[in-house]
Amino acid sequence: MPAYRLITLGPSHYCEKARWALSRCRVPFVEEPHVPLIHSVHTRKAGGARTVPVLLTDSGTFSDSTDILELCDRQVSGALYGSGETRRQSRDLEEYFDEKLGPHTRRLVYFHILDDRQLVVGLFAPGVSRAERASFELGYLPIRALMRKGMKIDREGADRSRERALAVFRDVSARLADGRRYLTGDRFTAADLTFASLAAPVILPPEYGWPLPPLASLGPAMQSEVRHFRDSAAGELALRLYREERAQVLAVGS
Ligand SMILES: N[C@@H](CCC(=O)N[C@@H](CS)C(=O)NCC(=O)O)C(=O)O
Repeated sequence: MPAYRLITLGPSHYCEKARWALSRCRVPFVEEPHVPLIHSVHTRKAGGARTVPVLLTDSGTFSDSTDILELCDRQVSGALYGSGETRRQSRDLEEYFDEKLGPHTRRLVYFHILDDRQLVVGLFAPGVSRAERASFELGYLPIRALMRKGMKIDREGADRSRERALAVFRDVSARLADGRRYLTGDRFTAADLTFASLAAPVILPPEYGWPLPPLASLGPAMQSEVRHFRDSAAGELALRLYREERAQVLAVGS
């Protein structure tokens, strides 16, 4: 099977969700990471909308992470959703995390790091062309302003997002109270994969499928945010899922 092309913003947690699913299901792919703003030229050229991930395959373009997981699940029958009640629950939970967790962990982390141009440029840099990196660096201030406006990244937004993300963490911790090892019971599903990927910005798991800065190199407010999220049953689940279930299969821009 020829390798598929996965267009990404490297550190994006929705891209991580797709990357993890493809890797887990052994679907060969080559990642083509871009920097913010320039990414949309590539997603549109590929026939997608503005957002990443976009997966180009011999049977069409998939421009939503859930569609990519469903494709993986079809290729390795039931590998991500299982069947029956497990399937229903894993789909519902995936949608819940996509809508109620992903946007909030992203906004919270951007709030903490966007002032650090070097850190952010470095975060997006692996695998992108020199020209793209340079244009991101040069255009950083206006691009940051667009990101702040587009995602309403300010203190008020960050405080609201922290509360929303913590509420999801509380729900997840409550689900685990009966001792189950996975969100739908006794097997790993798309629900676990989605939770761990979308929680990753506030958990910073060492096994994340894209290089992240070490916790100790981040500012004190971001460090205490991460410690707070890690210090819960849900946080421990995300860390364990990364440790035990995330295979490091990464192919960038070859
Ligand atoms: N529902 C989409 C959401 C993807 C999404 O929000 N992607 C963000 C990156 S984390 C993005 O592309 N942002 C850039 C933009 O909106 O232009 C999915 O699951 O694929």
